Amino acid sequence: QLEAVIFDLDGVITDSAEFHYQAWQALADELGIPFSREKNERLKGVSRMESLDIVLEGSGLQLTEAERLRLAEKKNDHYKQMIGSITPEHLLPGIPELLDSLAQRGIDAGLASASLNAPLILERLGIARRFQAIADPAGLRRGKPDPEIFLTAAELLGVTPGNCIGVEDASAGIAAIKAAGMTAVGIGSAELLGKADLLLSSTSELTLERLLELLRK
Ligand code: G16
Ligand code: MG
Repeated sequence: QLEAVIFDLDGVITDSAEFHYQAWQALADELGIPFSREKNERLKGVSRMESLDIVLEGSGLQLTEAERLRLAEKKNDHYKQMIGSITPEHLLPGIPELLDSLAQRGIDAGLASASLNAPLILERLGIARRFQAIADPAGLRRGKPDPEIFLTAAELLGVTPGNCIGVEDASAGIAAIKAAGMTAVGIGSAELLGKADLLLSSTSELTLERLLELLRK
């Protein structure tokens, strides 16, 4: 019995990774250190401070905690400026339709994103009111692949994890969903997301019918 669908944000609801990439690239350029799209792949689903560590990897820069915080803040200021241009057109295909179907059926929608900017992005996308719960990553001890963020969303919704489906585009996210005792839907390649219970190549294939069928099995 499907009670709730818990979504990751970046790569599932919208492609914020491109904005993250541009903001990190600008910071790396300013610091005179190399950065690439390849390295950016490693930042998906990873918290801001952990992302900074990956960006600084191999740079030889020795920074104090205060300096690291200042750099993360600088990147975030730039990122926030860019996400100000997000509109409902930036929703990934199939997502508005799926949110409509969930609302019609009375099935909850939850958010399990590592992004502290998630509420702002949902507002910009025009879907903030579609979510009955948003797990606040600031209050969590451990990031994905730990199940904490998915379990927090389920708890906020008051639903049983076994009756939830989690949707993710990152392998650490799929691991987090499985560890939470939920059913995992992966958006992407089998190479990366082989552990998902259902693998789809695009969010356009993410329909309520498919999700209901998945929990009926
Ligand atoms: C997203 C992105 C990550 C980003 C993280 C934190 O996670 O995939 O690249 O570092 O949020 O974002 P912020 O700096 O806005 O707090 P998710 O979990 O939505 O895929
Ligand atoms: Mg993601």
